[in-house]
Amino acid sequence: MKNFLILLFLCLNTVAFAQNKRPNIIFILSDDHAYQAISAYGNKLITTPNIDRIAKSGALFNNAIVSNAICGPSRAAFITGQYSHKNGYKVNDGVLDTNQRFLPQILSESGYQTAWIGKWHLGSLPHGFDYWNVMPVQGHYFNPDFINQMNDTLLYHGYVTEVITELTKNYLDKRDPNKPFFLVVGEKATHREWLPDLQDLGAYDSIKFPLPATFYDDYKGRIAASKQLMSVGEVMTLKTDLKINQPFGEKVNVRNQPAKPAVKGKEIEESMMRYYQQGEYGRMDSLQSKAYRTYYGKLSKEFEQLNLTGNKLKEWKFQRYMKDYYATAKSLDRNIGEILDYLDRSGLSENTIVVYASDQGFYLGEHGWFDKRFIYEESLRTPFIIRVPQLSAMKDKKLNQIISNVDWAPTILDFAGIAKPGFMQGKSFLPVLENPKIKNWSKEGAYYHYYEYPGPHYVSPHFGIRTDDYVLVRFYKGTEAWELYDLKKDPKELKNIIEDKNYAAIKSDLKKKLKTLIITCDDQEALNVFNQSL
Ligand code: SGN
Ligand code: CA
Repeated sequence: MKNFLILLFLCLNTVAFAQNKRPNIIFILSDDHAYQAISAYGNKLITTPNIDRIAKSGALFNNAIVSNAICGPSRAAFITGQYSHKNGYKVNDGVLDTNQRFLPQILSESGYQTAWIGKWHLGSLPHGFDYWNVMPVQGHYFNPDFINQMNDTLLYHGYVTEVITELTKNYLDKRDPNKPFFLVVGEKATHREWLPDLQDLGAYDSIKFPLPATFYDDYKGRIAASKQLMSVGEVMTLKTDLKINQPFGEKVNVRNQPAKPAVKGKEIEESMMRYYQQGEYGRMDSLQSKAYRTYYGKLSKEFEQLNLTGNKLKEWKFQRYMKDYYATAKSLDRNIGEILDYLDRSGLSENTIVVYASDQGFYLGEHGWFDKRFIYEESLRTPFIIRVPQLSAMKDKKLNQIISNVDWAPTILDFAGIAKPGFMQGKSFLPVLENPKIKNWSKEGAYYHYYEYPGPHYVSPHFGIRTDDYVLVRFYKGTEAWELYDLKKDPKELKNIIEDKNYAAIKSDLKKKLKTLIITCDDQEALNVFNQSL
């Protein structure tokens, strides 16, 4: 009887959800923002009060993973609901065939207005959205260019995260209030080279960030990990990444215009030229470069006096990395607050689903690294926090079920009451939100396949399976090797137990599960490597 009542409640809940006024969906997708950097995920050194606001009134997923931990491929998996080998977008410089009918088109056809604002990074320009205004390639932190759906490139004066918020609010002001909307806010933060807003420079200078336990990892038994080029100590640069002795555009013809949108045409060409000649810093106006010169100039002097070498130098770099990374994230969190406030003020909050996620996780010194790409936890797992006003069962819940970014599109369609099309490979996790205690959700494990090699960070291609307790991975091309980790006993993934006899049965079971996943999702390349490696 009790089960019957629960079932009845769930059915009614789902029906009510689909038949009521359909919900708006706003999906805030940041770039390289690590879950470890969010207070709702347990970070005690800093606070992210606004991201936490979403978590308090929603659900936080501890095991939200991506299927390929790199920007373009992750976004392609989001839009298509497919793994990289199916949507064709395997590495960052791919081009997504946006003429195909993916998530935005399907939502549009069913009456949603769809929009993407900010970082897009899918090779071609967006297609299938009713509105878009996106930054070319990675975008810039200061005075970024945006290309809109009229193919106009406009330079917006200001700091990127603020500009994106302004564009978001303008879009929401001007949208058709009679139709539900699906809006993706693609944030540039916290991508390398971690440029904070002027008001946040030095925000964390008083904090001494603890060195991660694995900072001096020796990569024993992990060949691919030993070959990467993404270490804070050796690869991160003092000048470009950490802004030491960086001139900050002092020689360029800087602008100082308050207006936005700012300029078109010739001036854009000039600004692009400056970008290619001088990178991020060539775009700064005189106030911006002055603030940067003052802050980093002082640091540069202090650094020179310290005369650091060896581990002391590595640890100094780690501290600077953390300070810039967190300061960049501070604006991100503040601007998320702006968007939430807008939703509250305008009365939209009560029928708007809000998602906060990143395109993948990021290493904040774990294993000695920055960047992502590996199947290891810190880049595999991405923050994923969702608030659905209609669903009270999920409020303030921390969920451990594994969800993947190929599941995002099917879930969004489910919210909109639209059946998942056959080509989408993910599955809706709305049942988890409706019933957070649901058991065995991730029993078959989740699939991962990373391709980009060699540049820029020399992470060997690999595919694998992540279950609640284990991760099994096969590296190929750069390195040929199997790895297995017991996540309960070795959460930091330092001990590759692939040859450990005690795990023989587990290994064999996981290989079977991995093969099933490969076959189910039809990854021929992985199947060939898998078969040859036996
Ligand atoms: C740039 C970065 C890399 C980063 C890729 C991919 N170098 O090439 O460190 O891995 O982007 O990032 S940088 O010197 O240009 O910052 S992603 O977010 O697009 O996946
Ligand atoms: Ca990214």
